[in-house]
Amino acid sequence: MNVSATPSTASPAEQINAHLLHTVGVAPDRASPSDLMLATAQLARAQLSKRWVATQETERSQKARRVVYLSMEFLMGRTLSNALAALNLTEGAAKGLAQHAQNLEDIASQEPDAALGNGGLGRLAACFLDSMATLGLPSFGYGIRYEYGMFAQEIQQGSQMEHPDSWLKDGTPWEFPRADLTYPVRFGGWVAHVNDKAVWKHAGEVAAKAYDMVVPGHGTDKVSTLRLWKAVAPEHIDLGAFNTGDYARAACAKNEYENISWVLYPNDSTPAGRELRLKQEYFFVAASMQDLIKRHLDEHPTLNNLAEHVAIHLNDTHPAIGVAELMRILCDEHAFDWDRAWALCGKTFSYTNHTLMPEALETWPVSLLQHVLPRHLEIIFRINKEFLDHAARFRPGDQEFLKRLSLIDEVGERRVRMAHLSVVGSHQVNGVSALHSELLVHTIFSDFAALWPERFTNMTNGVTPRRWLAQANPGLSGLLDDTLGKAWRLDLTQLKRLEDRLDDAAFIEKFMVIKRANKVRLAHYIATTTGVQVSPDSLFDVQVKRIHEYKRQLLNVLHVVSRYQAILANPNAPWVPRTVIFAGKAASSYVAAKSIIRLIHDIGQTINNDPRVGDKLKLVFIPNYGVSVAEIIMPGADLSEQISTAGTEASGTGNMKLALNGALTIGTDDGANIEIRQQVGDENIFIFGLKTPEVRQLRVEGYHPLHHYQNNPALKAVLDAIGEGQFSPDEPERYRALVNSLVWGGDHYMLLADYASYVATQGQVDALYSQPASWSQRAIRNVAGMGVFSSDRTIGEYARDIWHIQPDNH
Ligand code: 26W
Repeated sequence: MNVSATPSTASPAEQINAHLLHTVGVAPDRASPSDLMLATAQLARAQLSKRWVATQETERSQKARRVVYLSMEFLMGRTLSNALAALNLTEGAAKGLAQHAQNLEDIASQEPDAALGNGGLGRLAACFLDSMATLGLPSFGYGIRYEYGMFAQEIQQGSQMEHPDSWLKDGTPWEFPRADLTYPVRFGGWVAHVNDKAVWKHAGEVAAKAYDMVVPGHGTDKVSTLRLWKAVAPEHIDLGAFNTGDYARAACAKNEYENISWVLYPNDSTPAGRELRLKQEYFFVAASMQDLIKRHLDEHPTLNNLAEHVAIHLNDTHPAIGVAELMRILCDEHAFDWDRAWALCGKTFSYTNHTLMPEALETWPVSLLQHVLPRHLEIIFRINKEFLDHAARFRPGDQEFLKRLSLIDEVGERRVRMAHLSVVGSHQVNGVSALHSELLVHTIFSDFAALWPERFTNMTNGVTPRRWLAQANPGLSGLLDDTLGKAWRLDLTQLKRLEDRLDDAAFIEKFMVIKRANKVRLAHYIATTTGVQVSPDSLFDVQVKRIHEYKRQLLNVLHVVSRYQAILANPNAPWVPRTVIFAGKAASSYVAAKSIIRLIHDIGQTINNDPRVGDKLKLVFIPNYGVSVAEIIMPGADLSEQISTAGTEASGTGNMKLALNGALTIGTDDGANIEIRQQVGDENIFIFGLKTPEVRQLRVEGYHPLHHYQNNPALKAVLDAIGEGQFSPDEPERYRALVNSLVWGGDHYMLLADYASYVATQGQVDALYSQPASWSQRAIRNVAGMGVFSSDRTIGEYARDIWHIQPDNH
């Protein structure tokens, strides 16, 4: 097709004004900040649209092998600044906005975050799309266009309140509705078997409508596509009711269907186990599979070569039903025999596990699958039978082995183990850090690893340097540009060359000035969002992530209280001033996590208002943590808290973002902290606490938290103060249960065992921080070591070792 170019000789400033007039519908001299945001977005959108068309055209004509990344979550954050940077329009747009007496940062902040994810897994998917586009990898991300994303967190009297996140209420300039791309998705009913052929007599059907977001590559004209599905009632559904005038019933029926894509489940790591969640999973998988198959058949006469042209990746088990769905499509709709279909399936799928936590592993009751997806359940049973026959030949007579491997957990209510389905259906299974991948094959997947050792591999996570350095930290980026040139954006290993500057006093000084400016900005943000004034000269000690017991925010709190008590006991000691900063959401039903948030607030109230303390210690909780809040926090951090119990945090990615922005890590030997230590050197990171084998051994021997309580007077004083209500005098018993869960309740995550080591290490942190030049030198050493944690490296490895797709750049 010959598309005539629309020459945009107009300057960005003129284009913004034109969009104000023609698209937004407002007189340029009367434009509000949000009008200006929309007009600036249109400027970028027009270019993105062109790039999308060109990229699709090339990929179609080359019949490119593509990766399809299936994920229930994409935590994209804002789009404007990233899009302008990718299009080299940042300067032009800033000039245009200056004519309206506005700066780009303020205008960009008008855009709501696309918070279509919970935490690490969803943000990783967003970083991966950025890298896939940047590497020119033919790729589609598929997910759900949730009407409501991650809830907005408000703090009322210290407690978390959840508000719906209606990010689409004013529309979004970034989506491209694809009216022509609508697929039916079926549910329920029963299966007829006629002449050896299965026919699914479904009971209900909903339509999936495609909405695209264009993901720009940096340093390339290539883009990637994020295709999100919205559930819409099939057109015929409500006609009957409307005709009889029963509008209420019609609306109700419509909602029954459309609620599938209404809301993101805000549970991080604990399955919701609800029918609607299962329907969400199948809904987006079924639509995505139809779409990728349609695209394949547009380019090829048959599905026989599907595995040569598409690599389907399962981002955790949430899309695992896709394995059964592809088998259903091939066998029931395209007359494949079982073995040929299964061979194709096995060449097509790969799977990433993101957690070892037993309670996070998804299982679905057989009875629920029977009700919602009867044909898929039959297919899963058949997959299981053939798989167990195979496994039985490997270890004849070992029934226990087979029970452990089975896709069905037969204990109690029968349930389908989605992780087992994912492993059996994939040719590669990976963890997200070296330690995590190692633990996978020794713990939850050890039986599978005995069968198929070559199936298991590691892909250490990464983050995109465009958003997490270039965009979030313009100060440091400028210094890097002056020092290294601009190439680090696309080749983060360039940062290594900072090691030449470790003894360059002038460079260190510039680095310190930038960090201070970022801290001033963060201090302002803290003041506006919490009302607490904090000093940018204090050490900014940051723990930002979902609130979860295994991440041990409570251990951090114990340290804060012990420091508070020590300051009161010895007010004239040379305390290194500290501001302890928390942010993160708790799942709405997670009682302990919510209690931790409230405890942080109660302690903060006491400490921040105690005149004896002053700047020596402040404790703040920044509300509503998300991508855009993180972009303000990361550059202003001095110390990064990565203190999960060893062996529990799969990788972490916040740890990478913080170190990349020049924070030193205090952390356990867990997840990617270990690889960060290897990159930056032992002297430049504060590692404390039990190691994974020690945690395991202690569990086996019997762990006695009471022993630590009784034998460490400082720890006892801290726990007593919290437990007796010193920070909650209006309700002295408020934290009794929380404290008891540590002292008497087994302290599952071993906070008390690590407490002494943690507090002692915090002392080393103080000592180093009181030598600002040494501290900064080590911070620079951290930045220099972060090259390998670019998601470009990660995606390059996936492309080479799992997807077998040649990126066209690099
Ligand atoms: C079905 C319920 C549910 C929901 C989310 C189970 C599990 C999850 C995720 C696996 C939780 C998650 O986000 N895991 C995080 O993934 C990051 C990216 O790989 C890692 O860096 C984090 O360590 C891991 O906790």
